[in-house]
Amino acid sequence: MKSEKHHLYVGVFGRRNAGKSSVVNLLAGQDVAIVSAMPGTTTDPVRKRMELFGVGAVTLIDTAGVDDEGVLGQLRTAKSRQIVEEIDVAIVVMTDNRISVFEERLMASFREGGIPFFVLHNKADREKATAETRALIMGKYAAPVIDFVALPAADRDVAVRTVGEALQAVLPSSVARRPSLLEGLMQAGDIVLLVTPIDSEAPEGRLILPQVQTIRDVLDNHGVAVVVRETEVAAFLQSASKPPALVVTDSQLFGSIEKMIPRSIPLTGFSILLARYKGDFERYLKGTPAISRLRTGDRVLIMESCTHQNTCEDIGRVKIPTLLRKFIGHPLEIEILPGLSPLPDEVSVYSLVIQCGACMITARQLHNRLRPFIAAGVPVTNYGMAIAYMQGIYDRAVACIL
Ligand SMILES: Nc1nc2c(ncn2[C@@H]2O[C@H](COP(=O)(O)OP(=O)(O)OP(=O)(O)O)[C@@H](O)[C@H]2O)c(=O)[nH]1
Ligand SMILES: [Mg+2]
Repeated sequence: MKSEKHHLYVGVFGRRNAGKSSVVNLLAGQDVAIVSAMPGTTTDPVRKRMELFGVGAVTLIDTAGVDDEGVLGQLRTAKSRQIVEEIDVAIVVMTDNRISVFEERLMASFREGGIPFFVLHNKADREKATAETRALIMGKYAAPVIDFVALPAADRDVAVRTVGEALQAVLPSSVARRPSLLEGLMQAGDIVLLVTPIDSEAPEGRLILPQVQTIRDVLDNHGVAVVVRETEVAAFLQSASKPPALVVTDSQLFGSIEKMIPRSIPLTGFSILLARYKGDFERYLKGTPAISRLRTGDRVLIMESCTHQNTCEDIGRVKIPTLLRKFIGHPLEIEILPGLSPLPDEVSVYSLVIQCGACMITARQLHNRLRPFIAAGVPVTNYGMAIAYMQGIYDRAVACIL
């Protein structure tokens, strides 16, 4: 059973020409509302249903500018105000650090109405939000201010993620719904088999975070989590009264586990689930096959994103370089970027970036670290997906969670 979805209504408000329709179009990935340099372009509310990362199904509602003039203008602004009654959450679009009486009124009415909201400071390509603007809005309305660029050329993935995270941050937890790690992969009552190595790299007396998160997720979804070491997999499969609906393994065990699990049972890795959950999964999907295109002398950057996990350190510094050299069969230059150290100045010199599972950093941190490489056209992947690829089970490990 999936957790209950709550369809959210998100109103987009602001003065004329602030870029409300541009914001909606960018998020929707299509032209749902007319954009023009002429103030007052949007007259009637425009609704667009879409999926927002981390939030689920939403209906975005583009509105007419709240500063519209004349009799018609007043009718339009009245309509915009009516929309306020429909929505769960609002986005206030403003520009140029201009907090006029219109923005003040809007924000005050949301506060009074108990509607959570945040401010998109749009046209940040021209002018960014100042510290004073942020402090004023935070102090008076407890709302975050986010710089934004809604031009059609802006990166839609970044925009969707930014808005998704901002919505999650302002929504009360009763409304916000975190997606499930196992979304769409299991149903209530299913058995999920989790294969977890307990070797010298396993943390003393504990399990690593992705394993713990997955167990929790199985429980949230009313499933049966069976946690075994690789040595107990065969015995479990023989004795189980019904086969697992899904097997999730540590990526280092892919090679051996894949032979034990019948092809009829979906098999994937903890780090692949995590990539789908908070990584740049689409980019990883595109980037992983670049491993096969590596040539002699190509530079590969392995990015660690934590400092204290022995397991990850060994995978990134020893296992992946070894596997990679063996898989490619010719010399490569492999560099390690430890912890959260600054990114190299020159990112375009790399032919591939292999990012760790990123279990210890937030989705935003992860995204920000990968962004320069993505912008420079460097393929990116992560530890688990790269390992699956080099062990020849990538298609199987990825196919079942697409
Ligand atoms: N430089 C810059 N221009 C932007 C940005 N976003 C929107 N614009 C431009 O601002 C103008 C107004 O954009 P719209 O999206 O139509 O603004 P709106 O708030 O919907 O306007 P109304 O129809 O009056 O409600 C257009 O010329 C857009 O191209 C941005 O981030 N940067
Ligand atoms: Mg508009």
